[in-house]
Amino acid sequence: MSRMFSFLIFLILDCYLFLNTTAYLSKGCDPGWLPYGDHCYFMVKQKKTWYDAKSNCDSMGSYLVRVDDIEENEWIKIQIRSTVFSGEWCNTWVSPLTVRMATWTGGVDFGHEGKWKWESDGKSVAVQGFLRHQPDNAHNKEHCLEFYGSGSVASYKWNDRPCNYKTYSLCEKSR
Ligand SMILES: [Ca+2]
Ligand SMILES: [Ca+2]
Repeated sequence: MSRMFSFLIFLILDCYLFLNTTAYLSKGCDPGWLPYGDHCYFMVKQKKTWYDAKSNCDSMGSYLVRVDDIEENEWIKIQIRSTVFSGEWCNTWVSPLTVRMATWTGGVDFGHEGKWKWESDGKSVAVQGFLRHQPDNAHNKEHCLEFYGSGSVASYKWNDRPCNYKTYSLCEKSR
């Protein structure tokens, strides 16, 4: 079996498994929302600034995702990678392994540089999930927190990014 053929089978299986487990996983939350612990999560696949992403979560009775502990952080990374393997990229010849994906969280340090807080409750960010050499507050303009990575689950880590950058987002609410 050629390498390329094995790779395509892998992609098709991964896409298929994701699409067939999503409906089951929605149990206990509204349709399209994924349960974890006492909360439900919704991946917004439209690209929005951090401010618009926050308003969008607000309008659904939720808030931009707040990472309370390292277990939740790991779970979120798996969901982000699953999103890359679902939908548009499953129907193209673009390898999902090369898709770089940024996803807004509710973490911000505007107002007090370097003091990261969750916008939903104002609590300090207690988990450490940053990429190496981040946060770097590049050009003094990076005050919003995203997950950023590609390919493996392990690659998805935090980065600070200008809040007016448009990308995907993850909303969270209580069950
Ligand atoms: Ca900053
Ligand atoms: Ca940065």
